[in-house]
Amino acid sequence: MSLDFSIKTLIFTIVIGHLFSGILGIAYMIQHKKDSSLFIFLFARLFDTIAWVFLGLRDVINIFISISLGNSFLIIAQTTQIIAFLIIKRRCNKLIKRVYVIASAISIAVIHLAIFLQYGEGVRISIMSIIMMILWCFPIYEFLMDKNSSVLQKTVAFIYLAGFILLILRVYMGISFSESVPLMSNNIYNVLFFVCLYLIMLTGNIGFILMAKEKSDLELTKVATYDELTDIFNRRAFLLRAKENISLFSRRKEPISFFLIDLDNFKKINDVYGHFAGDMVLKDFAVKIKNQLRDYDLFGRIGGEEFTVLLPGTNEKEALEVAERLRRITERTSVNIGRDHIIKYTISIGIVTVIPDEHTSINTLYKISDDALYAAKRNGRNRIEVVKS
Ligand code: GH3
Ligand code: MG
Ligand code: MG
Repeated sequence: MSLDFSIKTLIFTIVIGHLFSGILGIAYMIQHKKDSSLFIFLFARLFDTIAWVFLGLRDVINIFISISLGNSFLIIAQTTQIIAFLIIKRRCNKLIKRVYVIASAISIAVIHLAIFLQYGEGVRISIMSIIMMILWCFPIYEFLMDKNSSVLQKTVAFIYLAGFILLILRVYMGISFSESVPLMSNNIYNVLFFVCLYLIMLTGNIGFILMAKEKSDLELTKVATYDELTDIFNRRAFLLRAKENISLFSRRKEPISFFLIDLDNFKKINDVYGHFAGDMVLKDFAVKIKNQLRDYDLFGRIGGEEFTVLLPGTNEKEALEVAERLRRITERTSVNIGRDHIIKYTISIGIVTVIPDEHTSINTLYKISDDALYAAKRNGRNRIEVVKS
């Protein structure tokens, strides 16, 4: 078998692989324009295609044009791909983009200097490999070291790390074999390098698409779970988790306490200061209360200015203490809405404590605590009423 044929076939496969990834991606983008990271990744793949077309056509077109444009597009493709990776990781900002644009320009200048100084192909390949390693070390480090990285993100980073190690070998090859291992050489290491490059391209494509899907799934879950204004559980998420807790504590035969909290005279705050100021009060309230609760307590916004708290494993006495603390903290709070306007507000709370059984439902707890809340309002507001069992 002629290895020379293999190298050309491999490069052709890489070109076609990049091209088809690009085409499939564009077909997807026609209907999903929002996903900017995928859009940038596709451009990277198209730049890769152009780069390998130029590098692969060195026998057909002028060798200088082949090397110059091939390497330049390769650098641009890598930088573009890195930006897409960093956007997925939410680690891309204006400064990082600028640094990568400058790094690309310097890299292109360096490789052209090597061409101009007529360095051998082996040295040029080594220089390109070092450039790739420098460009890739930041995203690989970010993906591997960030403790919030998903398993998928870490796996993709490991695959790119394998590519990184491959580049180290490539530098060694370029320097030690010098003229004997040009790009199209039939050397077995060269063939292996291109096979690995092809595999990294393939897994990189699948990995990136899965990462984009993972990110959009996470965003959808967040939208479905949290209240947009206050960033605490929305009604649906709160009720779902409350039901789980009720069934858990009915098995344990331990108490749970449920609070229904309503801001007092909130309509007046809206009327006097405006809806925007009202929103600021709601946000302030959510932050203050969240800070007072334990990690496993549930806190949700059930309606406009109505909030719910579920304290698992908390008896009536403890619940009353917590509620009193929340009431006092709110009473002492002032919200600065700008231009030295300060809003003070209070809350009323209806509390119910039960040791749940199989008949206990969150709807019943809600209903009876609403009666207590109504009593608190009737009795003058800024107060707590407990449902007597
Ligand atoms: P009470 O002490 O009896 O609870 O009086 P209140 O004025 O707080 O009660 P009411 O239920 O009459 O008013 C609630 C107000 O909350 C009415 C509504 O405009 C306002 N509201 C509901 N959702 C929001 C919101 O998301 N933002 C703002 N700014 N206001 C909201
Ligand atoms: Mg109210
Ligand atoms: Mg209300």
